Amino acid sequence: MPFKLFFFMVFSLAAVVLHGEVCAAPVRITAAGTPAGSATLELQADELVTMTPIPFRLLVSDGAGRPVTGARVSCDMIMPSMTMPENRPRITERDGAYVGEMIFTCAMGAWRINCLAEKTDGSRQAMSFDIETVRMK
Ligand SMILES: [Cu+2]
Repeated sequence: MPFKLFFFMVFSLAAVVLHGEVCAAPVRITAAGTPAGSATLELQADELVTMTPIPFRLLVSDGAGRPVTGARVSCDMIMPSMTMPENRPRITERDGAYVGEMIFTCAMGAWRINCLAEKTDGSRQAMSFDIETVRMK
């Protein structure tokens, strides 16, 4: 094996190990067009890639900053630049958050995740999350 190649492989391995330690935090996206802090989407992945179930936590709070619990929450994953097949993750409530798995089926543009919380008092809260890029797996 050429020395250069060996060095490259060792360096790559070290980079992967270091990356895992430094970047283990989830991808956090704040809802666009709503009061600051009213909703946050956490995607448990170092990097968003296609065709991979990515666990998520959706945290919703009301105008006073209190967590919204007991709501019926649905999300619709769309791409603004093209028509895509319906993509709605199954969502359950756990530990004060709405959780499930998202699968991005396309890497040819931005995604938008439109979510709706139907609260126990009958009111509705719409949230929208923008994702610029998803890498092809
Ligand atoms: Cu697409």
